[in-house]
Amino acid sequence: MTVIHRLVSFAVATALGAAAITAQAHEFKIGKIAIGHPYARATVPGQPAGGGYLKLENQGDADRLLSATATVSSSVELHTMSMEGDVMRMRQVDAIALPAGQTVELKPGGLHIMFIGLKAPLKAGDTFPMKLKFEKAGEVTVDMKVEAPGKEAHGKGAHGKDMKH
Ligand SMILES: [Cu+2]
Repeated sequence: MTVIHRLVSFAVATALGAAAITAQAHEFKIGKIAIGHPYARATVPGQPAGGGYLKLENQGDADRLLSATATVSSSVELHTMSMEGDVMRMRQVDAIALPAGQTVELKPGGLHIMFIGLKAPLKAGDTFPMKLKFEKAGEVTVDMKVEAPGKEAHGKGAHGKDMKH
């Protein structure tokens, strides 16, 4: 084996190793904020909006998530979801507070990111970039993984016409 050959093998092995770790952990970091498993729910053709979820672990001082942007839809909003009587309601929020040393989870049925005016259905297995802007930590682009819908509240009907935004 020549020296070059060995170098190439090493580079390939390193690249594969790094890719494997990234794929498994699927976590991003900006400053003291770790962004865990960012994903979006797959949507069906004609569905006007989709939800995005992730975990924000703030290991530093208090911060706020100000916005999320992506090109898959005409707008992207930060939403909260709560029960008002028997009705699940979603409301846009200006920002999501990230208290010092705490983890805030955006998940179906609670805080979430909403892709409004989807240009095309979100297909399970696809990924797309999404930029997150934090008040203090700054901006970071994460890969959103599109996953097949589960049985959570945010799936079927959650963003249908009867949903009050
Ligand atoms: Cu929503």
